[in-house]
Amino acid sequence: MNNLSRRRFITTGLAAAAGVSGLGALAAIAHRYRLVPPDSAGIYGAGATLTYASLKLLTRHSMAREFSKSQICAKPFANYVDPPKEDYKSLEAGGFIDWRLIVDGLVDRPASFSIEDLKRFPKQSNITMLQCEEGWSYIAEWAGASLSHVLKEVGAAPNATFVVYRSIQPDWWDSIDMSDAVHPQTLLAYEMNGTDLTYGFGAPLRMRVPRQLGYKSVKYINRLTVTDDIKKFGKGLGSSGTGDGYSWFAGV
Ligand SMILES: Nc1nc2c(c(=O)[nH]1)N[C@H]1C(S)=C(S)[C@@H](COP(=O)(O)O)O[C@H]1N2
Ligand SMILES: [Mo]
Repeated sequence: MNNLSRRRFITTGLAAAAGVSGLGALAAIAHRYRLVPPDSAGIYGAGATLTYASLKLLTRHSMAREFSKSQICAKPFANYVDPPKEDYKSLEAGGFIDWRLIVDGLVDRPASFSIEDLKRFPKQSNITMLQCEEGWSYIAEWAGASLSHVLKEVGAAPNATFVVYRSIQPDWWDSIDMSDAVHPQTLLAYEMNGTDLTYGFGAPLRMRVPRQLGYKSVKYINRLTVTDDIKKFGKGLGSSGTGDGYSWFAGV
């Protein structure tokens, strides 16, 4: 079977299993192909598994829509964030020279990168839409290091399944699977519309995951952990927001 018909076969199988034979069969197929999201035991469990599994199979090689320069929003909307704390303010006062992105977990060479280090990596950019789950959106150009490049630099293990990312905001963390982590549009962004990020947009570094809703694009990123066991993090649901109604997978 070629890739596409294999995918079609599995997707059809998933849908049929959900419809006809019930959720037990769906779970069995999803497990077999490792297509179970970390929050699959929640209220939206079975539905979340079906959505994630189907979307992954159909779209894992696809790109988020890109726009032209003329479509960039003149007034992008910075969503509300809590005011910065003292530790952030002193890093900001120093021009973020002392900001570090720690990269650890299942990697050959754990590392700690300054923003200058990240700026030395090949600069990638894309003009994409940030879509909030609350209904608003804007188009902007994002630039930074690709997450896949950073994962190569540190030698991420081939058996890794997720990348966990944390923010200097203590309660904010999230994760993506490896197909999104190595996706060419997934950036560790330090620039928006040609200038360094401001506080509102996540300075000095934010995750930018254009294939998912805005809340996956966490601001003030200061640590990445590569893992093969997402259950070890937080409540084991893949992000800080999962459980409060924010589904872990938020594909757009
Ligand atoms: N650290 C942190 N990251 C965050 C948030 C936040 O409150 N704190 N809000 C998220 C949500 S819900 C959205 S929609 C986007 C908004 O991005 P924007 O401010 O660039 O519009 O950031 C996401 N990243
Ligand atoms: Mo949001």
